Amino acid sequence: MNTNLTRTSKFLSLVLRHRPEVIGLRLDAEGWLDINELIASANQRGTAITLEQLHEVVATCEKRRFALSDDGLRVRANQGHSVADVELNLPSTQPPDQLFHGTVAVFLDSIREQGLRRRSRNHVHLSADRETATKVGSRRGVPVILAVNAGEMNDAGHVFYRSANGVWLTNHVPPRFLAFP
Ligand code: HQG
Repeated sequence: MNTNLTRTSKFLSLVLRHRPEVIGLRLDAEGWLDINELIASANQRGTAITLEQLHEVVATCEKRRFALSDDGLRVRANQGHSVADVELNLPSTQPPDQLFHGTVAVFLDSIREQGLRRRSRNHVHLSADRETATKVGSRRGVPVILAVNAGEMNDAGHVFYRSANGVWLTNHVPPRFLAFP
């Protein structure tokens, strides 16, 4: 992605996941914003962004962070929200037996004690494979990969969702379902 598109992608993450108020807007209950309103408000408030750039980011983002509504008029983030009242209305989905979480050593004592917590986000994010979890952990330093016994969690009544871009989401992973390296 070129610099301009990366900048637009980061701006869309800010607005569609965390702080729509920076351009004076509110996400609807399922996290959508009207694309024309988004562009008009962003430009009014000093962030130059065009419809073409928005479409290019949505289409080319490797992680498919954003989705267009069926009618093409609205856009939302597929996961990663911290805005409290967004409900993506994803169907609960049976997870594979094992999922993975990439983190860093400094968090391990706390994770052993409390399990995986959502922290500032609306869900704990889990990866379907070690490679993806390694990338996630690498954002913070030398990655440490935890295996999550998702099958047992599911049997125990924990609910899982799969975002449109393949990230597994759940509310909390208690320590007994985690395997540490
Ligand atoms: C850690 C990116 C202490 C957790 C990525 C993580 C992902 C604890 C950090 C997505 C803890 C939270 C999400 C506990 C969890 N004690 N630390 N009890 N429980 N942690 O960023 O999973 O590029 O909110 O291990 O690729 O790192 O934004 O979550 O290190 O998909 O699209 O607390 O963000 O995607 O960090 O990343 P985050 P995450 P995007």
